[in-house]
Amino acid sequence: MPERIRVVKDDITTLHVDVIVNAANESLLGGGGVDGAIHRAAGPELLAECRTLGGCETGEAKITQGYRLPARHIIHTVGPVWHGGAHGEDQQLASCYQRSLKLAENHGLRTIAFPAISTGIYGFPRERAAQIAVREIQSFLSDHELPETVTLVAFSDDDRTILQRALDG
Ligand code: AR6
Repeated sequence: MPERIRVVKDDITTLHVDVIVNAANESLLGGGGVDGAIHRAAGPELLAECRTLGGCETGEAKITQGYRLPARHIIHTVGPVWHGGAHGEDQQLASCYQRSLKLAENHGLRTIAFPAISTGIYGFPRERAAQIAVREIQSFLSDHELPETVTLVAFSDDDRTILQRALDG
């Protein structure tokens, strides 16, 4: 269903979608990478709401308001730290996509944007992560009407190529 999934190169904090996904850590209290960018752009009210959530386990997801972002909501998910691939990393990353999409559906959200979860500070190999992302999103969309469209957000030209190649199969 290529018409429901697209790849863009952009700063995810600028996107006008119903919900953006944050690649967070288990504390949900902010960090570097896309997490830092989202907290900076959303403003301090985001950290205040995150403090009420009690953290988040790896592979799970929690939702907040978007505050000063153009996006109405943020889904915070915690990807796995890469430890070589034999420690359940693939399943945990797949779970991030599944749980985030389910949460978006439960909230009636139509448009969602994902960063390349775990592929920065957490060190997950980018091609492998892109294949998991595309596979899980296609699987979810094939039997759910919501979300209607999913944007895969690359932060570099290389990442855009990797994501587009995974999408094109
Ligand atoms: N828009 C889109 N993508 C971005 C942006 C942005 N503004 N900034 C970075 N990326 P990372 P992780 C890309 O490291 O690997 C944090 O400290 C980046 O190029 O943000 O899941 C958390 O608190 C990469 O492709 O997340 C955790 O401790 C992708 O986003 C830890 O990092 C993910 O890179 C999570 O590590």
